[in-house]
Amino acid sequence: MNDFFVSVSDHLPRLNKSHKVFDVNEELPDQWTYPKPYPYPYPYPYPYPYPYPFLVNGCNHQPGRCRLVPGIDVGSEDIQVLPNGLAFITSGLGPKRPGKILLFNFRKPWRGVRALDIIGDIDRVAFSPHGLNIWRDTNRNLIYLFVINHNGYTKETVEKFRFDEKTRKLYLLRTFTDDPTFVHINDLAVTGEDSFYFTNEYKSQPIMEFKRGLPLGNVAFYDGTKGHIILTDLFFPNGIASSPDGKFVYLALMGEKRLNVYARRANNKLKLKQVIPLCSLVDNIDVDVATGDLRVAGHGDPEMLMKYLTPPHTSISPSQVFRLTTGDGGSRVTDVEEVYYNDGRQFSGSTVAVRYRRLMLIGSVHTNMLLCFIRDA
Ligand SMILES: [Ca+2]
Repeated sequence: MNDFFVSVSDHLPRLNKSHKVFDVNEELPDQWTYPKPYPYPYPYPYPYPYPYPFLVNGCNHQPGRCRLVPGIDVGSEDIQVLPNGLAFITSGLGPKRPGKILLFNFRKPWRGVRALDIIGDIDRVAFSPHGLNIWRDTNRNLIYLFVINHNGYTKETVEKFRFDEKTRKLYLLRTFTDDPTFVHINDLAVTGEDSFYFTNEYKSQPIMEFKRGLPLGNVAFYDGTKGHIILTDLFFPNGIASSPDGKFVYLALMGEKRLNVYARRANNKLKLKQVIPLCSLVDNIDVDVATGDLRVAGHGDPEMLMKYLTPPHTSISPSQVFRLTTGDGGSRVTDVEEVYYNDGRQFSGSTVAVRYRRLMLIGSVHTNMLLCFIRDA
């Protein structure tokens, strides 16, 4: 029972791990600079004067030098990376923005991002991509991308694409739609060719439900034909992910500021194994397929998050990233470390963090995307 709770609030001094405060204007080493100089301090307007009278925030820390990736100004809500370093990004969440799926190559970060062409019958103007997950068929060497689509906030669907690595195009294969369990989907964890777990974040009125603390969210499983509600009465469930072997499921409960670990049963029901409190409104979860470790991004302040989420998205909001070390085949979390915190002046609205070798990308709900060099990887 002792290890049921691992709290990030409990921490001990770590030898050889100092959180050096970097000047956010400091440049990355030459090999990481971009062809075009990127504007600093910040590429979007901020409320001035800043509400707190400080220049250096003692809470801020980062794993190494960081800078914003050019070419993104309408968000990077979810990111997932292939073993070859190609990362997919959903950008343009919101009812009035045509969304896109972007590609970033961790091996050539100076190239920034490019939008992927989508081939197939899809309304590109109403496309509102949110959570995404990759499913790899290693036998046939095929890569599938499953993407939540709000369709201009008129209808919830899940789009299944095949990614052609040669042409760098996405081919729409199937649209999962018209299922009563599709309410307001935030994220999904693919478990097979046509099956996935997904989170319904809220029921109908997000601001009212959040302010009143109403647990009207749920987790469901789509079996290829229809959805089944698996977990109910959840307060803003957000990110969901599977362990590399698919035996465990991780769920970020944003409203409850915690991450739950579940064992997946043969009938796809989930059995709670562990609860990890995190001092954050936790968002998406990325599973490092090599180590099984998790990276969880979150929002540090609900009030500031609400302001940031309100168009035109010019207010700032604190960003956080945690690394959760897993043990026993991903069945439990053994350690938690906060690897990034920023009061919002460098980076706001963090939703996801993905590591590839010594680099980490951090995505945001509505604004930009940050690339950090990991000094102590
Ligand atoms: Ca999310």
